[in-house]
Amino acid sequence: MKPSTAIAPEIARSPVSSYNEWDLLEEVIVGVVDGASFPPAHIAVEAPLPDNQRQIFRDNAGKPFPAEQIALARQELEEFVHILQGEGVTVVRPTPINQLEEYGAPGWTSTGLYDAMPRDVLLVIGEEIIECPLAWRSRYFGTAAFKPLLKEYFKNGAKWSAAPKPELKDELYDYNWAEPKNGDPVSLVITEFEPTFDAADFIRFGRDIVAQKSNVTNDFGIEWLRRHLGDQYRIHVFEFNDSHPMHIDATFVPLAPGKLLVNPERVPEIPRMFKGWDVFHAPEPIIPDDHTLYMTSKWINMNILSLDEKRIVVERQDEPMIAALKKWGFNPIPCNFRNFNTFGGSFHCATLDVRRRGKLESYLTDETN
Ligand code: DAV
Repeated sequence: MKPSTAIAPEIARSPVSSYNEWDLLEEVIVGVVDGASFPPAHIAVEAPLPDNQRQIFRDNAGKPFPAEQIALARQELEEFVHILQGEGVTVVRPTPINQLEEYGAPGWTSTGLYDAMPRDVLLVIGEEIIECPLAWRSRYFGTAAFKPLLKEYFKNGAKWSAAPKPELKDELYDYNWAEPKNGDPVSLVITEFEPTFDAADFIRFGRDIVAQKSNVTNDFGIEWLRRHLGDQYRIHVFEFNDSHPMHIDATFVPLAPGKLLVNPERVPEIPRMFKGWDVFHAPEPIIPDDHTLYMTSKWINMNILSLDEKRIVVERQDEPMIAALKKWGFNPIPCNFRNFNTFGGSFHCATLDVRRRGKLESYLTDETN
C-alpha cells in the first residue's frame, strides 16, 4: 500500500535548511527584547563579564533591565525587521516568556534572562534545529519562547532535536573562579561535569564547523555535538586570545565563501585550513565609553549578518565598518542597533537563520590544524 501523504521529493523541502553564514537568506528568527531581566547573581554569569559590569549585575540581579533601554532596543529591532523584510527575507518572532517567574531543578532556583538572542540557544545545522544545553541557570528554559516556531517547523518537515538537558548542579561550576591575572592562561568557569554549549560558540562553513571552548561551552558539549552530527561534519576547535570567551561571533566571522572577518586582537594567526581565503581585520569599534554594554565588549561591532554573499547588515553609526565593507566589495545595509547592542549582541546574535538557499558543501582545505 502506498502511503497516502507521499510528497514528491522535489517539493519536500524542509522549512529549516542552512549550512553556512552567507547563502541567500530566506527566513530568519529575530529575537524580542521585551521582558529582558538581569539574571540572578551566579559565578557563571559573572565570569565572562567585562570587569566594570560585575557590580551592575550584582546590584540588579533578578530585576528587569531598565524600561527605557528596552524601549530603545525594541525600536531598533523593528527597524531591523523592516529592513530584512524589504530585502525579501521572511521574519518570524518568538513568543516572549515571563523572565521574572521563578523556576528550579533539584538544588537550585533561578529567574530568566531574555529571548533577545536566538543565536545563543538554537543551532541550525542543515535541516536540523537543535535546542542547546545552556550552561546558565537563567537560561534553563532559554528555548521556551521558540517552542511554537519549533513545533511548526517540525510539522512542516524539519528535524528537531535537543541535546541532553543539563542538571546545572554546583559541580558544573568552578566557584573558586577568579579573574586571571595578566599573563595567566584563560580560566573557564564551567567544568566537564556534563555537556553544555551555546550555539553561538559554533560558526558554520558547510561541512566544517569552527568552535571555541568558552565560559558556556565545554569539551563534553562539543563532543556531544560532534557525535550527534556524525561523519558529514567536521568540528574544529580553535583557541583565540580572549580572556573572557563566550560566543565566537565577535571574533571569527565568515562574510562569504573565501572571505573571513577576524578580530585583530583575538586572532593573531589564521588556521591553515583557511589557505586562499581573504582575511579582513575588523576596524576598531567606535562605540563611546559611556554607552552601556552588558555582557559584551565593543567588538560586538563585528557581529554582522550576511543576507547573501554581498549584502551585509551593519550598525548605522559604525562608519569605519561600513567603509571597510564597501572597500572589500560588499554592499553594507545600515541599521540603527546601538541600543540593542546594550543587551550584549548585534545582528548575528539577534537572529537565527532558519533557511538559506544552498546546500552542504566544503569550503576549506583539508589540512589538520
Ligand atoms: O566581546 O566577544 C560577544 C557576545 C555575543 N553574545 C565579545 C562578546
